[in-house]
Amino acid sequence: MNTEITKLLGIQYPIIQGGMAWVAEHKLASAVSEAGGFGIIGAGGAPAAWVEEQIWNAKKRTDKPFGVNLMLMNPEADQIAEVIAKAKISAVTTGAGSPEKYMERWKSMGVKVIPVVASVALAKRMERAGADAVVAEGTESGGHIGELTTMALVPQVCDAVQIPVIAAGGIADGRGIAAAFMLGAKAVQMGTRFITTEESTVHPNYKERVLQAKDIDSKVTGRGTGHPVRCLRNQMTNLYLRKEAEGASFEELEQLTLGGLRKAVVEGDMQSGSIMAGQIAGLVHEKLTCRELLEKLMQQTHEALQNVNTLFGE
Ligand code: TUI
Repeated sequence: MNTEITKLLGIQYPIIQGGMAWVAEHKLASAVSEAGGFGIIGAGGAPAAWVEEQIWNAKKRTDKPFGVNLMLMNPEADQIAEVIAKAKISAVTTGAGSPEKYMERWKSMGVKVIPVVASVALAKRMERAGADAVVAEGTESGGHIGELTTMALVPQVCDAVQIPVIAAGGIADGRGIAAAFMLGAKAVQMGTRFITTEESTVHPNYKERVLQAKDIDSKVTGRGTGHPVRCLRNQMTNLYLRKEAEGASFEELEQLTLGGLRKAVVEGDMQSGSIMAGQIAGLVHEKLTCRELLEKLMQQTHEALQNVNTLFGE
């Protein structure tokens, strides 16, 4: 398949693996890239030295292009931005903020810049600042989220910018990928679907929880504090939402989620951990290798598009 994004990134399939904090480490990212997609190492809240080590490890496993996600609230964001530039990473995605201050440096080193946006206004600002593409991420996503749904956000962003748009949020099979193309996207980014792959190193309890998830199993904490985060429901989300409704302080609420993602991903703590995942978790029922998954997704996309053509008698 050939789209503006497969050309921009030099990849076979228009499928990007989300830069999930703690989850998207070098084994997953290199497996996705080796299989023809675009793997991403997620810096999350990790130190710059960890990111550097992950990049070298990924380079040992694949000579195909891969990316790094810089979560802009990371206290070492400046140092990580420099690690990305020096390593001449193929493309950087960013989340939870605006990467404007790093863009000139990245571009001077040949690093393609793909900010994740949750609004038309930020997409336009990123295009003006020189972004090569944007990921338009709907509120169906796991983790830190915006307000708009993928269905509403993606076509509005596509109409507002000239650069190619990558759709994210609520996509986990070929029907979703076909739908994203219909909305004007040139590729998709998926996170939740990659959590359960064979190469994903997350705790088995986390994988099992995603595999067992139902459609209504995700909850959003932090709407009131301005940091909405989507997780699968558990003791932590129940307690958080109860305390939030009772008007608990920001500090008290923060305590409930502090280190929660590490607890879930590394320790497999499914009660007090933050099990970040998207609304589409209910659609994920199988563990496949990244290669099997990408091939299946492309086959399903082809079938979904053919089914639409059949409706029109073509
Ligand atoms: O960044 C994400 N998703 C994330 S980051 C993350 S790490 C974390 N860990 C614990 C607690 C909280 C976060 C987990 N999930 N997605 C990309 C994304 N970016 N979604 C929405 C945005 C966004 C929102 C507001 C980007 C920019 C923005 O405003 C920027 C501005 O300056 O106006």
